[in-house]
Amino acid sequence: MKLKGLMSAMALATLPLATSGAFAAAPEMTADERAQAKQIYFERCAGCHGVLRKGATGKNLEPHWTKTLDDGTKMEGGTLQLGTDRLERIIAYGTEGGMVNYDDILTKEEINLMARYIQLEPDVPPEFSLKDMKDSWKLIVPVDQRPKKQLNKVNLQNVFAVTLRDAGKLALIDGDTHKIWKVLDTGYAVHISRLSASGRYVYTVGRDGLTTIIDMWFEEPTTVASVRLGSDARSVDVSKFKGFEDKYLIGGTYWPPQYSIMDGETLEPIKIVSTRGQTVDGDYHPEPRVASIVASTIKPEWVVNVKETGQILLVDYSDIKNLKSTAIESAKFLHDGGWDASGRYFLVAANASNKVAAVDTKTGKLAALVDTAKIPHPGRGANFVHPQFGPVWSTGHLGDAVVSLISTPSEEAKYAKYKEHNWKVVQELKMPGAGNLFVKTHPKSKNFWADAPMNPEREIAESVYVFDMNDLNKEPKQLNVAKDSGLPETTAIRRAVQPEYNIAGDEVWISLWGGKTDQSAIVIYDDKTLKVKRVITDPAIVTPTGKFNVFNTMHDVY
Ligand code: DHE
Repeated sequence: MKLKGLMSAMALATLPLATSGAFAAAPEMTADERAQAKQIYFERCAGCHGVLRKGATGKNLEPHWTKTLDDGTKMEGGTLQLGTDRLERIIAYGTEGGMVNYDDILTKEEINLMARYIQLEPDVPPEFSLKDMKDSWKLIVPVDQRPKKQLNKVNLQNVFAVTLRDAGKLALIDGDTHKIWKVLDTGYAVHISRLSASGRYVYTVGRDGLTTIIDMWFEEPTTVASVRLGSDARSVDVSKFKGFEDKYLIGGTYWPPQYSIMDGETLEPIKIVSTRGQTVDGDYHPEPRVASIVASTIKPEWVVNVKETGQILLVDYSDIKNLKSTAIESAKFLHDGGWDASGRYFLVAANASNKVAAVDTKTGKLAALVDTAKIPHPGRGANFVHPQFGPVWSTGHLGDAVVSLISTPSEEAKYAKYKEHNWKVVQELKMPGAGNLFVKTHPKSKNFWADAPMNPEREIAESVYVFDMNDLNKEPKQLNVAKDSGLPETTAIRRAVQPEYNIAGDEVWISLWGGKTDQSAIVIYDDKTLKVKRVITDPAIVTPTGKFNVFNTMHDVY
């Protein structure tokens, strides 16, 4: 058997046997090519396929199946291995299974590079200890040197924190005037911004693990501390329980698979806890990544969702030295989610299992595991009172052209009659195609907004869809955000992504997410008339994606 490249005999012993043919050598790569591919893999691929390439939302990409047999024959069990040509086609054009096309993001040379790279053994990044974290910690402005009161006149509760993904920056935009207030440096491709319980601090977390805290009480927003959580991160939240408001910050990392607890005002590192362990099926997993994290207001707890194991952890922060955590078994591949209207249940998508798990944070138990259409992706979801079925929480889907409405329990007597529907999908709203990422509504609105940025059709990906909640059987109204922006057409698709309401609930902001060198925009619609109210374009608005209205984020209004 020919055995060149990096595959060790030990690794090979665990692989299925080829029925005929032999393993081809892994493609040759220079050190420079490998370094470039490693960077692209981190920026574009690791989120779905994992650093160790064991697969989650994306398929397993370990060499035993990416590396071709030299005569193209099949593995035992009939699995066809891939090889450079096939991998290039998959990377360029995507698949029906949900892999997006990269032909408008990567060059032909980069696609070839990646097709070869993923046939090599994965590069394993180093671990990240509490000492590493402490070494990275920068206290830029100590607490006693920060303002004692708000020094500017901006209506902080209506500020929007906007991710400028590929620029590695965050824009704070005044929601009253629609003017860019300040653009700040952050980690690479900030994933989410979260707010302190006081509404004064914005916390950001970059994909590269860099976390920052921005103080909005200065005349101009100022970054007052930063710390690195690891090399790949997605989530942060503060402690919100009475008496613990903003005392702690928790951050979750994809690599290393762990969560870290810090001081809420200074980001001084306090503790790291690994999430490596068994999946709900009983298998050991070396890379169980931390996906969404939310803070309970009814107990001193965070809900920490561990993707690959399907364990939902309730982490009790009332005694950090003697940390207690409850592990709730749900389903594998936990991702994003949001609270129901009562704030008691947290609903999280187990996306590659096509399920939504609901945790009862009052009893500390799993309330339900709801089967949904393919690959639910709620963002934080959206809550409203359905005319026939009472309170519902909703999620869109990456893999199906529907929005699922799930009935949620309520202690209010007027909703008791809907109990029989609880934890069932009571309606599926028809979308024009799959590829939805975010849904949103507001207690003061009668509209329900859904995007479809991951749909391969330009017309669909560049639009958002608005359902009338008084008549959910009506087709949604299509708003073509790219056209409405008034910007000239570009070769790359400009994805219309993440509807976010202002504090009054009468405006909806949509990001028009273009290529790094194209002019992008934020298009603001009047929620009543569905007409464009304002287009924010500026050379600083580079690849805008997530937008977080201060008030709505603080109070989980969605
Ligand atoms: Fe996200 C939320 C992970 C790709 C924009 N995204 C989340 C959360 C997780 C996550 C775990 C929940 C955080 C929380 O609530 O604590 N996202 C991932 C990925 O692993 C994935 C699939 C691939 C990756 O490499 O990161 C991914 N996400 C994207 C994007 O490509 C998006 C569209 C653009 C971008 O900025 O990168 C994107 N994700 C968002 C946004 C939220 C989010 C805007 C927060 C939604 C909210 O309303 O809270």
